[in-house]
Amino acid sequence: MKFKVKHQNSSVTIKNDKLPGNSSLHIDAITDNIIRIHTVPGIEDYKSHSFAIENMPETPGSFNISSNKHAITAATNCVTLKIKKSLQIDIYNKKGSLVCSDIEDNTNIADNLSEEEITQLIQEGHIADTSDMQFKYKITKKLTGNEVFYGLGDKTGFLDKKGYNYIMWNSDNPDPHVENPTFRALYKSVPFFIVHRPNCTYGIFLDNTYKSYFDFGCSDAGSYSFAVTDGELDYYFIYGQSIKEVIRNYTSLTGRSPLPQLWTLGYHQSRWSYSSANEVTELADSFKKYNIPCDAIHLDIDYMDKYKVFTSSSGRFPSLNSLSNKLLQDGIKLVSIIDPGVKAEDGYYMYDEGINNNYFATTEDGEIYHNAVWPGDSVFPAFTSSQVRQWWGEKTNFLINNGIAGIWNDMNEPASFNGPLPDNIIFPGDNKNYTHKEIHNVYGHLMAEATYNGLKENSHKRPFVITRACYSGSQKYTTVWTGDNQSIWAHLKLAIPQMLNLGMSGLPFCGVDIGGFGSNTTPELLSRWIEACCFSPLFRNHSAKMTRRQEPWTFNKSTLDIYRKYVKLHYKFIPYLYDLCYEESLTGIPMLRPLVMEYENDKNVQTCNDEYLVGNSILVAPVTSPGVSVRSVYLPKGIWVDYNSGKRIKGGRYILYHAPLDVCPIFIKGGSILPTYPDIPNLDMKNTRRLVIEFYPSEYSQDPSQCTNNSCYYMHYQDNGTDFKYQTGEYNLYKFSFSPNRPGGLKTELTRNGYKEKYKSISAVTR
Ligand code: MIG
Repeated sequence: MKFKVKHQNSSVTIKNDKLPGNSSLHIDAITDNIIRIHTVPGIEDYKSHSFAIENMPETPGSFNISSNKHAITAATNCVTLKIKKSLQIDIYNKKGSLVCSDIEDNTNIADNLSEEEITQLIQEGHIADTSDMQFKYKITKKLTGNEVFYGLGDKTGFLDKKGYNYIMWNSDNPDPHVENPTFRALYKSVPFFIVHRPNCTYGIFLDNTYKSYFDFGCSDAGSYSFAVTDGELDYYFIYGQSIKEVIRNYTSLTGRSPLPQLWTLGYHQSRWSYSSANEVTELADSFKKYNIPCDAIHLDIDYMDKYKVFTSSSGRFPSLNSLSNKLLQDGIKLVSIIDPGVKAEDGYYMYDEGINNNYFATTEDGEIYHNAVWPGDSVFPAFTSSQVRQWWGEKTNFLINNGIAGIWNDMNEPASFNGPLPDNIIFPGDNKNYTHKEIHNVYGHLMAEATYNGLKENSHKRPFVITRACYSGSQKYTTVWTGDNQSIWAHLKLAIPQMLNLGMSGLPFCGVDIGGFGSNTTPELLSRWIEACCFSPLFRNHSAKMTRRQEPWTFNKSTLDIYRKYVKLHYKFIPYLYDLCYEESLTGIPMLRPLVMEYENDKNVQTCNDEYLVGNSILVAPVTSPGVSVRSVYLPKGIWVDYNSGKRIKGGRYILYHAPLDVCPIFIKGGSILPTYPDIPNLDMKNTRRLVIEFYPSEYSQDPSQCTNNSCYYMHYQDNGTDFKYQTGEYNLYKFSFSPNRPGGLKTELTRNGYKEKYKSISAVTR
């Protein structure tokens, strides 16, 4: 076997005859913890391009290299790679234990599918034919049996992905999203996962935008694999001492969610569709009337003129601008939907401009490619081109000038009504023409990027973008929702692992349609849904046309009361959620965390699907089954304060908790300090000037000086919640602590003083 090796300080290049064509395998120490393993075709001046990674970490790692007859050894300060002549790689940690190990495997992905499944997948539009199921590169790694798998974005199923296989191919599948083994792809492609076993954690990021396949011990219990169908093999082995560190390292590559505007953390009401200015005004009045806080109302596709993007219907919304101004007086913002498909209609400015400038995707013969979406016959902007993104971004001015405060990107898989877009459709890019096959999975990402930059340049505020389809790294530009769930209990249960896995995949600002989108919700289901999602970053009730209305007052008084209670609870803790956004923007660590992220070595929590943590202080264990008013709750080691009763409970065990319909089991970690707002109607900045600091000592006593756990402190972040001035220092950091020798107990220090509008009052309660 031919085997040629070159190496420099931070990279090893290998050629052998196993690689197709004249390709070589490159192994780079991106940092001492992050190793990139990628093939480079033997093409002159070949430059790889990543849609996910915009900047590599500044200080590369370095290799210490040695070799013998059988293998090359490349060691950084954190990991040691043994690269065999067969190109299989074993990776060890500093203690010398094997972390991950390649095994020989020549099976093909399609081998595991039955004829019937293949036919079904073709019918459903998931695959064009079986040829795209032939892998070009496949990596198979050994399983010890103790692993759990997290991540992969918004895939269905549970927290632990072991035993399942998945496909990355952004799909708008109208069937109920269940963990059915044939349900492998959803709207998003986030080819990043975390492998965790006792005392060992790492992540893999497969940066390839073609259709790819993941099999986590599904077809073979002794191994897991990932494979690409085209393009280059390009993956990152990401090591970390903990799950958090792996996420921190992954987001150091692909980026982090920037600080949002404060109001975006409030409650959002949506429906497909609120279809007149009157209806929207009445809706806003109802929130006041029923005393439910609300920050945003969403306009679905019917606000447009014939579903034409960047227009509004003069019949239904004669003046969007005066509507948004009117709502603003009550502190409510409008968010509107946009779809990528541009109606093919002469005289419509978006179509004409796009045609004149060659902004739309074409067939191989250079004809504009047509398909049908909501506007009927439509064409598709080539977001692959920076010029097209710039153009699209400028068009957000139409919405901004109408007072729209945020933009919701839908249908950007891209979805299409007349069959899927063929693989060979051309999307012109800056330096090359991309095929649909190559950029399908990043179409939504690029649309979100265009929307974000447009909003940023034109509004000068922190852009609020929501997207349905995306790729790794989209967190820099957009928040996400999980698309068309249904009003079924299975989807309420799914919401928790789905949001947790999105957070572990670098997409912390996420949410599901509360109450369920498709089919009819019930009072009980809606009540449990608002409870289960009461700390959801994207906190939106949305429902489909033709389904039962889902606004909280359309049921009965007790449903309304429960709904109000949990929306108010959400608002109470928004200062804490905002602090978690701040932390996330610096570290990538998500707000909503599976218990395993904070208690890694506790075996009881590795596959916990029905509880989650908010930061590290709040544990939520919602009821997600009908007719149930008692559930078991696992509390990790430590003292937990029952939020509903104030009782102190010793953790490290399961408890049975009585949770009638109006009760969501919530526990605060003993010793926590949490910033809260008093009762407020919305996040209009004038409502955010008073802060109440809650202290939850492990042992309750009216007098904080009597508390044993009183040495803790909490850092709180404050800024204007709106624009980018925080980047030039206009923010405050408060350090709150409870000191035994102080009346009332609270000690406040301003450790950073850059934002003038301080709180008017900061009070303290011991709970
Ligand atoms: O084909 O705009 O997921 O939230 O209400 C349906 C109408 C298109 C799908 C989105 C949903 C939205 C709906 N859209």
